[in-house]
Amino acid sequence: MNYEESQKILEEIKKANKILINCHRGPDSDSVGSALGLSNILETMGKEIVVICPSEIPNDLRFLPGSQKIRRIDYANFNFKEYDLFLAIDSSSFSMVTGSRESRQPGGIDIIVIDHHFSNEGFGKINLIDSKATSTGELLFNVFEDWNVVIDADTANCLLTGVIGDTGCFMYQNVGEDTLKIAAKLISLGADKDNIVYNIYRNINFSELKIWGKIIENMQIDKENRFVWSIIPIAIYKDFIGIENIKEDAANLFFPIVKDTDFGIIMEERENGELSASFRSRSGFDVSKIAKEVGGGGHKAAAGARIEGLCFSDAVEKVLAAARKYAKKN
Ligand SMILES: [Mn+2]
Repeated sequence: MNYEESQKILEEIKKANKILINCHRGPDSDSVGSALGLSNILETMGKEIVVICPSEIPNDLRFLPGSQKIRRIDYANFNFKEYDLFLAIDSSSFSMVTGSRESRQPGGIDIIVIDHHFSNEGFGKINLIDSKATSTGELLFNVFEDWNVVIDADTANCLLTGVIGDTGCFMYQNVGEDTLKIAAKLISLGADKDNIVYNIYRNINFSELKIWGKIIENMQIDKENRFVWSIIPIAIYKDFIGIENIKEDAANLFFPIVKDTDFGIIMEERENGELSASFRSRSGFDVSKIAKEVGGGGHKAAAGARIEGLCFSDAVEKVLAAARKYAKKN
């Protein structure tokens, strides 16, 4: 048994017929892969599953079997009463589930939280939170072992997509023996590692590449505080509305690789003056401390935050001040 919560969760699932599984706002490989993997397993148990998301599913994740059945919904107008159970996965808070500041949970339906963010608020009736797991994909593999269910090739592909996405293709420092063993088992169950890497990492639009060029051009270094940062102004942001996760992709690729730094920050200006920031660690430095300081959250290696209610330049200064507060001085 990997988790004591596994059986309790299974009991709740057995009692339910119609079950909701979510993909969080701005869904990434782990969110979509985990939701579809869990959906597959529960469908083989005879459950009626609906996977819901407040955002569009990125095109580069459309290769995953079952991705076409994910329903984009507006949480404010969704009728939860038609369902028996809500499995909130890979989401540290209910506002990450809904994609809005509105964090009131729907009445009349039990929520079970399955997640690996250590900042998880534990907003469910049952909360299975394992912050040692690299990804919800890895965590679900352990849960499926506890449930003693057969993992088919489609499910193995979905889970490995989550693991690969949330480990930066096994590069992040949280990857060790356990994760690699699970990845090996998923491959032996039929997951196609090369196809996943091809779809996630070798599938970049030429126009996206050009925008990365601008982001790199705007990159600045704070030598004393050992970090790099870059801003995507609204004028550029408008150019790439419709290209999903461009900020996160750039953050993963370019912000943890700069010599003589500990971390990088990318800050995007949104329509309403909102700032959306992504933090990436290079050296093992815990960037979630900075994200938390400005109202966000995440992992040691990768974190994020949104700031509303300030003008963009003030919001940028707020993030930089938080970064300098925690930075290791040169
Ligand atoms: Mn995740």
